[in-house]
Amino acid sequence: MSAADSSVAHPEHDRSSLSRESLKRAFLDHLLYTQGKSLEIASKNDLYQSLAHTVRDRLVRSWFDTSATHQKRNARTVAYLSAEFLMGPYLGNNLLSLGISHEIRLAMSELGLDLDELLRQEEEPGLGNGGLGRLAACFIDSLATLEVPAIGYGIRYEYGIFYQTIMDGWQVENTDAWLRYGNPWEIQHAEWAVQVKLGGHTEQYTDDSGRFRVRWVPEKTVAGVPFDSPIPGYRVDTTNTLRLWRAEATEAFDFHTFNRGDYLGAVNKKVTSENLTKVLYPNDESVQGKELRLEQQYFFVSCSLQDMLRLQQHRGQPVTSFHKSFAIQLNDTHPSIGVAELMRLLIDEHLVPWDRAWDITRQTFSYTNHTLLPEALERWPLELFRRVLPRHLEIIFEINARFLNEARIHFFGDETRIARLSLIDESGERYVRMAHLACVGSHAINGVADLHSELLKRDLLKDFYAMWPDKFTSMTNGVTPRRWVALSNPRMGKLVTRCIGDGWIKDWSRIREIEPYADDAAFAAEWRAIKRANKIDLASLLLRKTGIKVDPDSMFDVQVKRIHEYKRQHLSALHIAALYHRVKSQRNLDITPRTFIFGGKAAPGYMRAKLMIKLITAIGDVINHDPDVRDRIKVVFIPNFSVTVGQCVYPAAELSEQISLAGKEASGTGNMKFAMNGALTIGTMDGANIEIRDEVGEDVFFLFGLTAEEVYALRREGYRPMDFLRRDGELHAVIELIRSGFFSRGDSALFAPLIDDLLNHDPYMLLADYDSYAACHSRVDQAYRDTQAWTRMSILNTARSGKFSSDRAIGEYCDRIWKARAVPVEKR
Ligand code: 6GP
Repeated sequence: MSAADSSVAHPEHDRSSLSRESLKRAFLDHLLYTQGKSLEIASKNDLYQSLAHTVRDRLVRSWFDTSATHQKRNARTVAYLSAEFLMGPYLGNNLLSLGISHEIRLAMSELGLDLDELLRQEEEPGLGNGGLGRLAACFIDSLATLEVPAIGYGIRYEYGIFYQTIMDGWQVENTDAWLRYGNPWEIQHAEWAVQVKLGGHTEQYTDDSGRFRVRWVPEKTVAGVPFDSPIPGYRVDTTNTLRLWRAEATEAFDFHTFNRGDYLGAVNKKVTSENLTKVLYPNDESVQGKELRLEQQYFFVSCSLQDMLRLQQHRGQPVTSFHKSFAIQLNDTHPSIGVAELMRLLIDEHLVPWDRAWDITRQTFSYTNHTLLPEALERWPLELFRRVLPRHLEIIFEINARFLNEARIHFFGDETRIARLSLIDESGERYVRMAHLACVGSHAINGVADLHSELLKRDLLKDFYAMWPDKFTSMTNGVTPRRWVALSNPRMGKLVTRCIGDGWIKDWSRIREIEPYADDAAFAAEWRAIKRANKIDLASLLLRKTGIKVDPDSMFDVQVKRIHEYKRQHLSALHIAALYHRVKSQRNLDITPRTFIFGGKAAPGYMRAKLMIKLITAIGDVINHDPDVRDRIKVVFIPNFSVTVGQCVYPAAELSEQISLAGKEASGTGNMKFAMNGALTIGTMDGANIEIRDEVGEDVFFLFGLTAEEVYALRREGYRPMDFLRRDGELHAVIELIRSGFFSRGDSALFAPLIDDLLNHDPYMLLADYDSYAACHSRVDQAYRDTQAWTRMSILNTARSGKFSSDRAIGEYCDRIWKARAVPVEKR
């Protein structure tokens, strides 16, 4: 029985449909009528599908009641617009929300089936790259649990993030055909399909009342079909919707072409339309400026806005009160074309005057920035933009003209600032700056941790801050304790529930109540035993996935996140190589045995990141096979890090590596998942690490490295990495070892690009932070030896992580930005 099941299931659910007998019957019915199989011949997938359908059926009623209530109450609805939703597997989470994991487990076992095996069957929908997509998933979970009317709008990619395998130490990408066996959670609603225009040109005309208007004559039209999945709140009657759009040809055949006898040409047109939602761009925090990407963004945003306008009409509300019905959050700039699209829909299609439309638009949108990295700033070449969205470009020009007039008055005489603020970058080839469109069209702008929000104001968006200081605010990220503790770490959940009750699942701030247990020897012993059991689980996963055997009694030191130079996985690699160097030079060196675990994907075109993976695996290969090491160090790279893998990793971790260069990581959310699960952090003063340290206390946090201020100062002075490399130092020896080809079978050229870059440029200042990092690791090594003290820190760390729930974050967004509130669902 999982922790979450320890209380009685929600009393208001229809008890009889949740009884074991009825669950069994429904399951067997689905097996027969949906899958067309009997128990004897069913495949594992048949069994999973039948179970998923059984569970989905039990969500439909509350799903239905939820939308009826929201319509009746005309409740202000949060529309979370995101090009990515990294949901993770649904089944376990939905069982948890319904409170029926225990009954289902028994029902399955009475049929001779193992629930865990069925859970493992689910193909996770990898419709996101990492941070921002997973945040969106946590946020819609919290919105539902807090009973706030909300819709998540996004793209139903046919292929999500690639499946990563490691071959000869290198990342290899494979397609992710997650829909291969169908998706039992979604319902297609063809009746709510909308049409989206693309390309073509605009025409001016005069309407019947003599008013000057613009008409968009598109080159093509694509249909957007919504696929809805239920998002149940935890033990509440609210079940919100995740609505993802798929592109389809407006007509199966282009009859014009078809009649000319060009059958294949006609089919080809259909295929082209459907390409729009084929694949997720696998880049994290960098953009390529591809036409298809702009089309994807516009497609899902237009579908979603048209859908909201339909709902508005359905609720019997005028378009002019759109902003009262919907609060739209832009998850980074990917959906920011929405500002121009809402303007177009209001002025061209609903004939609302410009000023009124602009007022509505600005009151509707708010914008979250997720990164300071310049390579992530979306800008579209003007000509490309005009080709795809000719009408929107006109609207953007008009928005810009009006905005710059206002800015000129504000910044009297400061034309360089005006050029910086413009929605159009005219410094060379002309570009449309999407972040500027988002800033101008929103009433609120936020960063995702306090430091990040400060740096936005000081740096990236400083001109906008100077103009509109009140628009800026900070919303520290959070993660859902349902998935990341209750579901991932049921052992810990059960212990916590036994001590303080299960209120923590809905209100993570109550985890504070375990703080007094930090000094309770029996509790501490159990805490340790749980961590060990979780480590054994992870060890067997590692063995299965990599063939590497690790010792569950060694310290599990983990870094899982996208592979990126700014996140500095190679800093960790240098340190591991240094430890190895130490062990080789002093055979009997007494060090805390450690297992270094890495995971994460590199963007397929990001060669440097791929080389970082190769460096880690290459170092691991040597160390793992060197008998002198005597298993004191192991290095494992888990392939295909995903939500599913994460659920196994966070609960087993003891040390969480959060080692980005200060000022680069906007927030981080993995850092929070680790902290909640009792892993101590070794980290820099970056992103939300700072707030984690503030909460848990400085003696429960392993801090190293330059602060953001020091980074700026050093850069101003002129950073010379070589100044930090003492000729006789350990780091020097390690760099020479790598450079010599020791870890690459004598190939001294392999890692040269990485090493040369470190020595000559080192934009992420690894050399500046190395000594401090290594020294900090020695402190970790010492601290781990005192098992009791370590356990105490681990408990305190979890107990003080209350702030990092996405429920807290969503509560703040609702109060300060969306002005949205809970609307309890009325049951029919
Ligand atoms: C990420 C940030 O890198 C990470 O620090 C943050 O925690 C996360 O967003 C959620 O806010 N950024 C992205 O994933 C991204 O693609 C454009 O930014």
